[in-house]
Amino acid sequence: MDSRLELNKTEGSVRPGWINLRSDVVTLPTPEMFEAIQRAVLGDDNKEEDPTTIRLEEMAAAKLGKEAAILLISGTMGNLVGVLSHTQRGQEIILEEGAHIFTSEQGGAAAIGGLMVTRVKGELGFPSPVDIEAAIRPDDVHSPRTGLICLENTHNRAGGTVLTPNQIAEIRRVADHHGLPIHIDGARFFNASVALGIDPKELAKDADSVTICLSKGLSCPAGSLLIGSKDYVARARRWRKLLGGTMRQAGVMAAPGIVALEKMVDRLAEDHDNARSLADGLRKVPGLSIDGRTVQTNMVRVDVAALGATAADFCERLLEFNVEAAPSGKYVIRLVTHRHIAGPQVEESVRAFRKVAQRYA
Ligand code: TLP
Repeated sequence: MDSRLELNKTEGSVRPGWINLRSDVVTLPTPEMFEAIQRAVLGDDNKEEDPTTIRLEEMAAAKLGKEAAILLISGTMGNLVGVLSHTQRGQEIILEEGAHIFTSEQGGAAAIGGLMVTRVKGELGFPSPVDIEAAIRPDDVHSPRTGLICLENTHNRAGGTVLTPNQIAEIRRVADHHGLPIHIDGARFFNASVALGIDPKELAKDADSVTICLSKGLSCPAGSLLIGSKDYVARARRWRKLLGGTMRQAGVMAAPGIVALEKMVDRLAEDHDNARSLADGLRKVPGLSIDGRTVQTNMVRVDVAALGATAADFCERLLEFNVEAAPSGKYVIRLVTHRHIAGPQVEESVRAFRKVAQRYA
């Protein structure tokens, strides 16, 4: 077997010794996932004849207590198809100000869907129901119609923060009052349910649709699922086709997804523990500051401004110590824990941060 593939399968990294905290998207498939890909029974998913994909979609729908699900190549496509399947051109959608759909998906809702976007300030990723209600357009000939409210759980920019079922229920009350659907960008939805210690169904119950990602902490090579009612998913199937996202033997992607849903969800708690240890270690390094309220799942946001450093420069210097991290704004570094980060990597990272911080002193 190709030695690189062998390394992928055994070490979980193509660069041994390298500590990659840039994102949980860097996780590699588990050996069981590779085996599942090889064993997968395949068919043409364009005609809904791929048994492995059908099984994954049914599992995902059941896990969130919804009627149906559809497999998409990425979270970005999941959100785009998700938003388009709720709305009409010329409508407006409401998002929290730092929502990934707004900041990091190339404005697909506007570019492809002809949708306007209005943003509402959030507190740890939670937009207040009062502000959401104020953003809903009156029925007036001058205004676009509001078509959708989007939430994000966990909330990436806010630091992987969790929305609770109660918070979502508050938004649901406003949505119902105005007859609006709710879409949740749940790229890290299971991080939220695991952090809260609740059934994902409980967390999804007040959403009309949820996008979940298989390719982040769950370690799949690719794939997201958009989950909702049967009619909604039927509309999503048309949008996915229009966007060129319909696959053929999609089971090669679905097979590791099944392993992910069965085996990889509960272990996310380890990533959360490691993020807490990382935050505890980094807090002791002079010059670094961390808002403890945001350390709720697998992310740590470290502010380096007090050192007179920029996040980009600090990250560049970390590379010398085999630690990769990503700037998120001018002075904040985002660190994400995942399956390839355990106690030793946490300790090594804290040491690297300490050494780099000392250089600015
Ligand atoms: N987030 C990625 C990228 O922004 C690089 C990351 O490293 O955090 N919703 C949320 C909340 C996300 O965090 C992401 C990816 C997506 C959607 C999009 O998923 P993909 O990358 O599969 O298109």
